[in-house]
Amino acid sequence: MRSPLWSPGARSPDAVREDGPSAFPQARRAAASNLLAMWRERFAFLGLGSNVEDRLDHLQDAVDALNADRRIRVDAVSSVYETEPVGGPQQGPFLNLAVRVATRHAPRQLLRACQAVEAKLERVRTVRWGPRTIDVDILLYDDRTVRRRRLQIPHPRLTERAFALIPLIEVAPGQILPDGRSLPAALAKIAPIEGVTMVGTQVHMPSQAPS
Ligand code: A4P
Ligand code: MG
Repeated sequence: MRSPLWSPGARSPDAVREDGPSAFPQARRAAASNLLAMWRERFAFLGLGSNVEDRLDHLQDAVDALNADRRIRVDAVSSVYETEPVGGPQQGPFLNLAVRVATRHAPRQLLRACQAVEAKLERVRTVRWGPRTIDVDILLYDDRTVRRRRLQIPHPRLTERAFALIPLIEVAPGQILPDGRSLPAALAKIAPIEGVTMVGTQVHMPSQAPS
């Protein structure tokens, strides 16, 4: 009888011989899941913020740069919100928005792609939570929870921050957090909301940007 096609959860005879039955599952499954993530599209939600120079230009440039990555397609952009800075030194107000992307990056590669966009826009890291041309954070990735030193998903401060939750709700209606809460339920916990104002100007979807 033909053996079944290989699947990520299945043991290959070679793997059993090399590693022994106990070493196989976790490491190989992680590697297989990374491989799968390379070709299977997932949805992720990113939060963007800028509070220096031409903030709207920085947001548009970042959305375009994300979409230029061949493993990322921006498919929804929220309204733009002007928001009072939370934490950090005294600094000017932010413009914040959220995007929904379809991506073939696994979570850690997506973080690297976000950081590449920050570098492209010449973000300089001075103080934590300080002024920046652009900040690109992964708010949610699919329905996954990631807890690593350099990457936590959902973003560790997402549910404390109206400037992140309000635009996110626009592009992720119906999305449920890994802990089972809806986004509006998380937002209600931090009400009353102050310092978040929708502005009239918009950031365009990459394909619709006026040339
Ligand atoms: N990191 C861990 N998880 C993630 C994730 N899900 N997405 C690590 C992105 N990065 C993640 O981030 C520091 C480290 O977080 C990274 O090296 C990454 O490995 P950073 O962007 O270098 O520095 P940061 O942004 O200053 O620090 P942090 O802690 O990420 O700050 P937040 O929480 O992003 O807050 N007020 C308003 N109104 N609007 C804002 O946009 N942003 C911040 C920054 C503070 N106050 C703000 C706003
Ligand atoms: Mg950040």
